[in-house]
Amino acid sequence: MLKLCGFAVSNYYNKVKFALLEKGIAFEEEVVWTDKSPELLARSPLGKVPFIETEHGRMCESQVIMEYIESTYPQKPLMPANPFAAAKVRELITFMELHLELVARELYPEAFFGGKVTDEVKARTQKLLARNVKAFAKLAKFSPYVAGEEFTMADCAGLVHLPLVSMASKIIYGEDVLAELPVRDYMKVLGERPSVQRVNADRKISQEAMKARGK
Ligand SMILES: N[C@@H](CCC(=O)N[C@@H](CS)C(=O)NCC(=O)O)C(=O)O
Repeated sequence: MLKLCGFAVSNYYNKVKFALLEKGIAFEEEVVWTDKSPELLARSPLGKVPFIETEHGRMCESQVIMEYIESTYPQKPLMPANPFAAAKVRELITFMELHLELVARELYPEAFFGGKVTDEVKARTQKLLARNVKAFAKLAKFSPYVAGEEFTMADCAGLVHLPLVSMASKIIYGEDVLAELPVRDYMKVLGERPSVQRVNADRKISQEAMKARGK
């Protein structure tokens, strides 16, 4: 059986978990913390989560995992059959991950982990986020799903990344860089799915475990 390794606070872990749940694929979870241990680095070369273990071997990088899952388990497709529409879904995922989440990630040490981020990094990140959010707004549909009327893989990414970008920017700049977008309504629509309720409930449990580890 496919094993998903990582921890349920991780947005990238939850993106894959959301897809597995939506597609009704049987999977196990193994809690793996990003502790930079030799054991972890032996399983995930950059020490990042998620990674999966399959009967064929191990694999990291969440989007690669998503594509593998999609092509291995065609049931309940998360990608449109039309190649152009499918590429547009991938375009949105790339925008959310490369141009929003990865940029906002610079703020996480101070926003979420009690660390400090320099003023220079804050200023640079703010500028980049302002530019990138404007560009994302031109592509995102939110009608009601991020790529349009159909639920797609882009929603697995939207669910986990957009709230983090909002939260981090609110904490650091006192203002949500996604405020102009209908993210709240979007989250409400997604929140009706049992898969999302499970991901969110498990995240809370994992957050407590993470806190306990920090003590
Ligand atoms: N590009 C990677 C990003 C994964 C990632 O950044 N995971 C975080 C947890 S949300 C992590 O493992 N961080 C630990 C580290 O970078 O050392 C993916 O899509 O899987």
